[in-house]
Amino acid sequence: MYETNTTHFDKKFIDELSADTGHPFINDITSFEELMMMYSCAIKEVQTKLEVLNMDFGVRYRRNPIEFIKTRLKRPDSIAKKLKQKGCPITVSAIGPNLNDVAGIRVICSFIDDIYAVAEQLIGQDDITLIEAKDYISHPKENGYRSLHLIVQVPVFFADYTRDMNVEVQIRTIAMDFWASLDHKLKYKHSLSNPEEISKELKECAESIAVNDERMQLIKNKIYGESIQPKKKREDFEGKL
Ligand code: 0O2
Repeated sequence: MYETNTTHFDKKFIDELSADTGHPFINDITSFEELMMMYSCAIKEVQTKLEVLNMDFGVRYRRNPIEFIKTRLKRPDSIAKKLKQKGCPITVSAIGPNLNDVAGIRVICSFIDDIYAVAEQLIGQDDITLIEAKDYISHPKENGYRSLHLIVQVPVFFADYTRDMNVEVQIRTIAMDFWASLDHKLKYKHSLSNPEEISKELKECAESIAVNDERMQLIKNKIYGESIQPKKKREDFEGKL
């Protein structure tokens, strides 16, 4: 689960997992702990970059494009499940090469153009490498899901080595996030008698949210005017994907 303003890695969490003999990486718990620490540091690096961008935008344009940031480290059972789904061995050394979303950051913006502006500024930084981008805003998923997904790689400097770490960044509006939270609940409610009906209703909601996000963007443009828009527009970003 993504959480707001939390420290996602702590020793107590790992100790509790170590005590659990059902832990999928119990045979290699020390390496697992080290890897999770590394992902946690990668989250901090990228989160700080996003916070810096938000402050800079705030000074330049007199408003903040990012409303809030949520972060999460994928739980061991979810990591094991995803490795299994991909047909990979459930080992610590299989995690890095096969999973891109162990470290996750969700960035919630007010307006659609802010999503692309934040993404553009982030991937434009010298020490960030864009590994993959999926634009589910221009190309929504069949169920109505909208969000911009980036896999970025960032170097993290540890005591005696440097490691390039992958981080998944999901950027979406408040309304898209609200929708995705409810949709996520549907995924785990297996006891519903009418899941198709709910999916249909959710999809309709996703469409009206998209219309309203566009309208809110236009209203914002009228209030702030072109002179204080971020330079990068949606179209500029799309050309690079
Ligand atoms: P969690 O717990 O949220 O992390 P890949 O990672 O590339 O192998 P995939 O599915 O192709 O797998 O990646 P994609 O499409 O980029 O989506 C991965 C994540 O996006 C999901 O993570 C969700 O967080 C979110 N997501 C994608 N589609 C939907 C959707 O239809 N509804 C909602 N609510 N969220 C979605 P996980 O691993 O499913 O879980």
